[in-house]
Parts: sequence; structure tokens; C-alpha cells
Amino acid sequence: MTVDADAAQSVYVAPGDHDELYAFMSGGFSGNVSVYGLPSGRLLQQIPVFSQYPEKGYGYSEQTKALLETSWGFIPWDDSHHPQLSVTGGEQDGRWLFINGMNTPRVARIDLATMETDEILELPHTAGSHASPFLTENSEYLVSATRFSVPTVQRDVSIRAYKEQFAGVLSFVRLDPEHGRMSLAFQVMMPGFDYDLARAGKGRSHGWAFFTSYNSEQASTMKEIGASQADKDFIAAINWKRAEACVAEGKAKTIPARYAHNVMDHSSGVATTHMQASSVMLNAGDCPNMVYFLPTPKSPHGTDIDPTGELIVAGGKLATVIPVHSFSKMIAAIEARDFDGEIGGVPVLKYEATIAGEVQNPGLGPLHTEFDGTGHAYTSVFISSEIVKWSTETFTVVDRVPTYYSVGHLMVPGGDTKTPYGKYVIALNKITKDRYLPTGPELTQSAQLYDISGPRMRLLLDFPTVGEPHYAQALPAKLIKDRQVRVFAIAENNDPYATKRVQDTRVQRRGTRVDVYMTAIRSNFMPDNIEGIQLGDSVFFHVTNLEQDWDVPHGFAMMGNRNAELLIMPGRTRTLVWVPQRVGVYPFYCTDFCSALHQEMQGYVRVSERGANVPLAWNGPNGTLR
Ligand SMILES: [Cu+2]
Repeated sequence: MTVDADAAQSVYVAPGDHDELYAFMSGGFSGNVSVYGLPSGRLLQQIPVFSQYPEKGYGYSEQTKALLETSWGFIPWDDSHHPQLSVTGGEQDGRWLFINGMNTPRVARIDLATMETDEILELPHTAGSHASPFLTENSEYLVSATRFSVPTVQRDVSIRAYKEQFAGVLSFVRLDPEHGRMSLAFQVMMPGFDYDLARAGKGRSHGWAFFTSYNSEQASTMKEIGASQADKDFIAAINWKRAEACVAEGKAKTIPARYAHNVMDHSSGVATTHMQASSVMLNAGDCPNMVYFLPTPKSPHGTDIDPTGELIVAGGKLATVIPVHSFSKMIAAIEARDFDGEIGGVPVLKYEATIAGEVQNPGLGPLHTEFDGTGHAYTSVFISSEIVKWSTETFTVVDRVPTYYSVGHLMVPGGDTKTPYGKYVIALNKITKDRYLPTGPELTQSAQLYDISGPRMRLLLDFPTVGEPHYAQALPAKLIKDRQVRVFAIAENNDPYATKRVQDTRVQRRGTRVDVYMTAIRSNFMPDNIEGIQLGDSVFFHVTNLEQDWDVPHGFAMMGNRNAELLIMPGRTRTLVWVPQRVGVYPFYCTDFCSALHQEMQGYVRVSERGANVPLAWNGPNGTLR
């Protein structure tokens, strides 16, 4: 495909100018989120979420380790999939970004003013949290579901007992409206299918959530064949207001559950883990009129709701059409009890009763759909590697463009909200073979930016991504750029190990633990000479960055430390633990270029044999080292 001569001009952001949009892309198997500017495709930031990240000391510093605690212990990696921006009234509000960890099921909340992970909640009774995290119209709930049905509650049973013993679980995580704090409100136990993706309703479908499922055949082996037998699988439509009522009426059970809830305290900058012991489980069959199955061809993947909340679009990845259900037809069919049997207490609606239309000739393997707010939908098509644009009024294809190659998700900025920003669609591609300079066996994955402001889609730009750009969301920069936190106020630093003045720097020994209360400010650490450390000690460097200027983090690295470095934002305290292994004198230094005298920002620690008579001493205002 050729690119128009003016494509470069459309994405050119002159030096010093700012991009029009922030895009938040999942890092897939990197477990993190990367922040890009659009339309330039410039990488602006990496936000560590589910994986330790040495650049920032995330998951290595004592203050951030707790974010990666789980019921299985400390798990410093995961596979992040679906970024989801918070909404109010079905529109982006620029407050938080949520994302799921797929492997050890977790959901995270990132504060969009600091672009730091503030909270991670583990999801019990869940395996492979793929259909996650999708938000209801006012961010009342974050919905999530199990992809891999498992024995629920977990127990030792034969895998051959899949049909009888395995269940899928839908989770409803309540969000505190003021702080976004997550709590697991209740879960719904469903027939043992694979629940793949979800969206919550909005507008007229507010109060509902929709989950695609495949493997309604309930195969437990060779799913590529076993889960592809049936002509139709299902979208599960669940009325969460009805679920709330059933829970309030006592129809749910409180059952044992072990899961971690990790919260970063804003004032101290210290994360803590709260281990939970139970959850509220509602059996789908015990709450009539709550959940329905909409037959949908064939092993559907995505389910996406148009800006009005009326159309429920499925991506039948093995289907030859894009099936589009109508929310109002669904409600009418429910009222008329137009059912075709039931599965596990869940009524199955008739396909003809809910379908609004089928988009013909959509290409091979339609997956995900987003909307531009002008009556058009954009569907990614994996096998034929293209984006297909179609009319939400006539259900006919009006345009198509190739992607390079094998697009998974796509994203229109605000394309899942009531008021899409439109203007661009981004293809999030799995394969880039031949698109860039080769880099050994591993090639980058990529995003492609297309202009959708005219009648035809126009390719503008390719740009490489970090890890798999599984899904992304974007918002207008003006929504958050003036709210970015520049420094943390040193006066408000409540870290118990903070040192707010150079006069308070000190070193304290309690047994084999040595606490170093250290400050960093251009261009020195204080203390910068420490003696009296012995083999067998654990040295806790509590480094407080006293700077109160934007863009002056300091780094901290200790020779021989089997841990990361630190990166300390202005006004923050971060702690690194060092267990010295050899006698001698070892340097530490600032790793983040901070001033003309950055190279001078360094110090020494003297390490003696255990039991040596070198007294504990340090330099500085209270120092004893002369
Ligand atoms: Cu420095």
C-alpha cells in the first residue's frame, strides 16, 4: 500500500509542540502500560503495573513491593491486556486507567495525574482474567470474567469431570466514586464456558453487561477442535442491577476466598497488602431474570456496544458475518419469554429474536469493533488482516484497508464511549515481518495510525510498540495534561522513613539491621560516607529526594546490590535493601542525570568483618565520622 504524500504532515508534531492525544497501550506480556503521544506515535512513558521495572525500581523498592503481592506470594510479572479509561455519564473523565493481569487474575488502577499504579486487586475464583476490566457507564463497577473455567471452588477433581464440576465466574468490582478504590462486590457463577471479552452497557443499555463466551461445547482438551463444533456460542447479557437486588435479598452465599488487595497510600507513597478471606458468590440459577444467553456465531471474541447503547456487536472470529444484536429487541424477547431452552438455569434467547442485522462480507476473522460517533463502526479482521468500516444504520461495509499485519484489537479514541473523539483508528498488530529493520529473531510489534476523518480510511503512520500492544485507549491531551503532578510536597511526605531536612540525616543500627536516613538534592547524598557496616548486615537505604522542582528525580545505585536501582521523584522517599557480601569500600551514586555536578553525586560505604571494632559512623550535620 502506498501512503499519501501528505501523510507525514498529518502526523508531524514540531519539536517543542505537544501531541493532541495521549494513548495508553497495554504491554501485553511485558505486564505494563506504555504511554504514547498521538498522532506522532512518540513513546512518552512506561507505567509499570504487574511487572517489576528496574528503570523506576518499581517492585524492588520496599515501598512498591506490596503492589505485587498475591495469594500465591510475590509475583513480579503478568500479562496485561485491556487498558480502560474511567468514565462518567459514559464519557471519559480523565481520572483513572484500569488494566487487567491475565495470568494471575488481577486488576490495577493507575492514577492519571501521576501515571503511577495506585492499586492492584486480585480476583479469586478466576483463571485467566481476559474479559477484564470493563467499566459501567459511571464507573460504578469494573466487570471481569474468567476465561478458563475451573472447578469452583477449587478442588481436586478429574479434568474429565469438566462439564459437571467446572464453572465460569463473572466478577463485579465496585469502584469508590471519589477515590476509585476497588472492592470485590459480588461474583456470579456461570456454566463452564470460556468467557472471552466484555463491555458494559451505556445509554439505554446502562445497567447491563455483556460477556462473549466460546467453548459452549465444554471441551477440556484440544479446544481448537472441541470448542469449534457448535454453530453458535453465546453472549451472556447480565442485568447487574438485578444481581445487586438478588445479593441484597440474600440469594448469594459468602464463601471462602483468598485474594490480595494492594493499595498505595498517596501521602506516604507506601503500598500495603490486605489479604481478604471471603467473597460473595451468586449462582446464576438462583437469581431469576438476571442473565440471558444470546446465541452468537461462532466462537465470538469481542463484544462492543455502540455509542447509543443499542447495538451489541460481536466479533465471530470463525464466523462469516458480523452479528449485531439489538438491545431493545433483546428486552422485548425477554418480556415475551421468547426462549429456546436454558443452560444451567440461564435462559437462551432465540437468535432471530435479538439480531438486528448481520454485516455481510466482513473479511475473515472479525474480532473487535469501535465507533466514531457518526454512524460508523470499525471492525478489526485478523485473518484477512484489515480494518472494515461499516454503517451502523445499513449494516453494510463502506470501506476497508489492509493492516500490516494480523490486527488484533483496534482503537478509536473514545470509541467505546457515548461520545467518541473519532478522527483516528489505530490497528494494534501482532506481526510486523518486513515492516522495519530486522532485529534478530524477535521483531517488534506495532501500531498503525489511520485517519478516519474523511470517507476513506488513510494510513498515516507505523510505530513500534513495547511488548504486545494488546489493546489501547486514548483521550484528548487537554483532559489531563494540566493536571499532571509535578512534585510531591516534601512537607506532606508521610513515609515513616522520610528525612525531610539534611539536619535529620542519620544511620541507626538495630542488631544486624542498619537504617540509613539519607537525603538527595543537587548535587549530593547526605550522608555520603558511612563506616561500621559489617558482613551479615542488611542495610536499608531510605533515600528522600528533597527537590521541589519538576523533572528532577534522583537515582540511587549501590555497587554489588542484588536488586534494582531506585528512581526517586521529587518529595518522595524510596528504600532499597542491600546485603553487603564482601569486605571493602564500595561506592554508590546517582543514576539519573540531574545537574552539571551529577558526576560528583556519589558516596562510599565501608564494609568490615562481622564483629570488627569499626564504630558505626557517618558524615553530615549530625555525623560522627570525622
Ligand atoms: Cu542526581
